[in-house]
Amino acid sequence: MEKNIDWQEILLPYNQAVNELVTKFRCLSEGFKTIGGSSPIERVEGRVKNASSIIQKANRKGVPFDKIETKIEDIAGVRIICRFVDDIYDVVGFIMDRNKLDMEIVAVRDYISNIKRSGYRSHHVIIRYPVVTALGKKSVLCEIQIRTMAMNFWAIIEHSLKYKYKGQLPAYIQERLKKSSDASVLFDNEIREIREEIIHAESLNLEKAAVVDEIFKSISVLHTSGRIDEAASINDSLFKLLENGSVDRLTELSRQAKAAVGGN
Ligand code: 0O2
Repeated sequence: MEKNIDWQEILLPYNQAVNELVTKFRCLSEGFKTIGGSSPIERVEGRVKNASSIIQKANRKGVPFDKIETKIEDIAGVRIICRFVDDIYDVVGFIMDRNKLDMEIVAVRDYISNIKRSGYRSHHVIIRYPVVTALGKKSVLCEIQIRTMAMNFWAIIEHSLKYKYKGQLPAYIQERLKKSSDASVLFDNEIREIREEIIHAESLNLEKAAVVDEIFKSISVLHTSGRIDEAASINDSLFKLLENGSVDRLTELSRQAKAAVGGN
């Protein structure tokens, strides 16, 4: 490898690309929540590989220094975590729809249909992403990994074990990891089966939280206008309903609380 390499300068466009992409996917997720109440994207993370990991990977793959930026596809990395396997394919669809808009799709690798020998599961989309930095225009490669929480948990554990054993995992650990990967497939499948139940429970919770918020607002108005007894009575009813009340009964209490405020 060459000496006197300014890694900060080399990595600057990668840092910018990761920051921009993380923001874009977080905004996309917020947009889904605004229009539909829920998002297929649970969490978005990003990182830029450090110089020593880049050099190690280049050495391992026999990539010469001047080819690093075209042959190492994951210097910039974005990770999108979903709750359900089906969400992964929705997110992949959204990314594909952006082809030739703000990014260019270079490759797609489905390690969910084709699980790696290690047991690794994830969906990878390699993109070329243009940035305009303080140093000028540049297009960089970025690897977007889309996976469920279960896939992510497994990958993190396996990655730390590989780090501990310097890449040479003992056979019994490899076997255990393979078994836990199989278990994570079963887990994801079970969760897929009760997906509608989970989504329904979540929307009920959101609805309940919004109604309770309204009731608290009314209690606060009654309190500040000196109607302490009325505020206390609604507060008592609210606490009883929070223990075992339905959304309908909370909504009724919210209506009564608003009426009390209106009758001020
Ligand atoms: P890091 O430290 O996470 O960045 P390879 O030659 O297999 O290393 P390649 O050709 O770049 O990798 O492509 P591939 O196989 O799609 O892997 C790219 C990235 O996917 C890896 O980057 C990992 O982040 C993740 N990955 C792939 N296979 C595995 C696996 O078996 N276990 C875990 N935990 N992660 C995996 P890096 O640079 O290897 O690692």
